[in-house]
Amino acid sequence: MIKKLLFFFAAGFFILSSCVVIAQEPPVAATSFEGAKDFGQVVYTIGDIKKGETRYMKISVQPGKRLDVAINVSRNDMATVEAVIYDENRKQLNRLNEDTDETQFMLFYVPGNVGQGVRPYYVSVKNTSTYRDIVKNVSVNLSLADVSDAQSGIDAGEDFTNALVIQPGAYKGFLAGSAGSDHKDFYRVSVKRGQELSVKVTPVSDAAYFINIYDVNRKEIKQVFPENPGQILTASWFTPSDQDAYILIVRSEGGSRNYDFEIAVSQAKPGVEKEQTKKQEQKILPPGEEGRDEGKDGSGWWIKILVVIIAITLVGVWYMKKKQTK
Ligand SMILES: [Ca+2]
Repeated sequence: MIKKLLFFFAAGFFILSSCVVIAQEPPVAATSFEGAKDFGQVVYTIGDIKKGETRYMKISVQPGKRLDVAINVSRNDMATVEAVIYDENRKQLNRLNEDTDETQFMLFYVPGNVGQGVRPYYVSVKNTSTYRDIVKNVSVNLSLADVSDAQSGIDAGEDFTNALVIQPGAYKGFLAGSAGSDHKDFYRVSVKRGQELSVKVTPVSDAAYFINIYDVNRKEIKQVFPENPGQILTASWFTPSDQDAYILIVRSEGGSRNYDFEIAVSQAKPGVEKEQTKKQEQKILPPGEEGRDEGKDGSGWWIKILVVIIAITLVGVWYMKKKQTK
């Protein structure tokens, strides 16, 4: 009995101590891509980095998150430090190379949602000095910030297949500048025949976006461009049938920014529905086909002919009367 108790005690102690060792394993920046381990959101205390040396780190990022890399060093005039963010294929995504007369540097990257979910990213820090041997007291903080769209926790997709299903309402979205691939936000919303789908996008003053509306067959219905950065854009569509419509908000210019947007779906007033839907059907007729839609029963042409006949008759009557008075 005592032997059994001792066995369980020893086994428990071994398992517990192993867990403590794993939990306390300090994040170590590797000397190669291959050696980099994913420690999540942590601070790497690297220390001094000699001229030409590089340290590598790794972290998983889900679209809808911004990877922030904060580098701290001791002031050391003439020394330079380079930091780079890479994708999993080691393709360079964002980079800075700075003199360490400053002591804090930031760079970031915002991945777009192409349906791949969480992916690994690498971060490197290198001593690129020409005139100094050491970059001193380097530490690197890897963290993730929420930049998801419509409070969904993820990024609205970069294409139709990854469109974010959304209900009408007011939301915040996010689009990246050059430091990211989140340049398009596709949303998908259900609409009924005759309803008016309307979209309003309010960017910050130095950003410009445009809006596209597509039908369920991914046919472009509307496209609205801004005249200048900061312009509030609206687009609307009277829907001819029950379907899911796509709304696309695209970055035209500006850095990584939040934007406000509203999606509204309202029932058209009686009579307006038919009229508006007909107008839109006329608008989307192919070039050269527009005239064919005018008065499908031919009444449009008869009215014109009738007006011409009446006009000729009136002129004739006026002429005859004038002749008789002479
Ligand atoms: Ca986005």
